Amino acid sequence: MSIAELEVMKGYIRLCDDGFKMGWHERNGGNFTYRMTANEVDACRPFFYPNREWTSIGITVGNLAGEYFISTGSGKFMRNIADNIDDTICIVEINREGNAYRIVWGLVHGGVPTSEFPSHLLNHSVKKVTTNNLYRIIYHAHTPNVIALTFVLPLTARDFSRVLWKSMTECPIVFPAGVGVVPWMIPGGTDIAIASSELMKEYDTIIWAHHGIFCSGPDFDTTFGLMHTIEKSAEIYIKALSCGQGIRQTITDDELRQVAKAFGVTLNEKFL
Ligand code: 2HA
Ligand code: ZN
Repeated sequence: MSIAELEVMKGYIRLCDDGFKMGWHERNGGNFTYRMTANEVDACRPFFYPNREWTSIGITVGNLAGEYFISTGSGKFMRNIADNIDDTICIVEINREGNAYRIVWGLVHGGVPTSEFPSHLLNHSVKKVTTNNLYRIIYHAHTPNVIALTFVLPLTARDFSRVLWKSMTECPIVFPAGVGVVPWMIPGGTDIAIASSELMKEYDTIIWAHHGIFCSGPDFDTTFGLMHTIEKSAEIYIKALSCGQGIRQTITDDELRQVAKAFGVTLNEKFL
């Protein structure tokens, strides 16, 4: 059996491939980390390399000490993952202090985990606490319609949450907390990582202005579905505006409340 045949790897690869086919991952755009369960680590362990060197992360994520993550490789293309997993992704182990990592499998021709590794780890650290160990995924994509909206809407959580909730009826059920927004910042650094992880305390989705989206969730389907729903809602809003007449009618705040009540979710009232 190859590592690619393990269920966790099949799920990971499928998300990468689906994201590419959606048009969200030009070139090396986007990245994806998955916090593995103990059983998944055990299943992968026969493939692990012995005694690799530790590399400093640059930040400390104490509550992720000893965790294992599957990560896309920095500079690798999502398009190539399904056909070439051991050259494009890796499994990394976090040390006991939570301040260094080592690659235990993958990136056979060399390389390092995603350039957004600090953002991913800080977001995982927050979500592990706030969801009581439930959330395992941080997924970043360059979604064109949401990126386009960051050129025309005010860069606030309120403006984006309201537009995205109102552009497709089931959106408030899928992301009742709304979405957070980070202004334009330099990618890959700790400043954007800290700004994002602060917002991850409140939201499962963070929009990076003129760049893309970070989504978090418990499993592959839910997280991909969240990304897909938000991007589709943005696309509908843009299509509606592109008709050139403006928005004639939309879902009212009271109707948002009615949907939330009917489906038993609690909307973030501060946006209504
Ligand atoms: O992996 O998307 O934000 C390339 C990027 C960095
Ligand atoms: Zn990016």
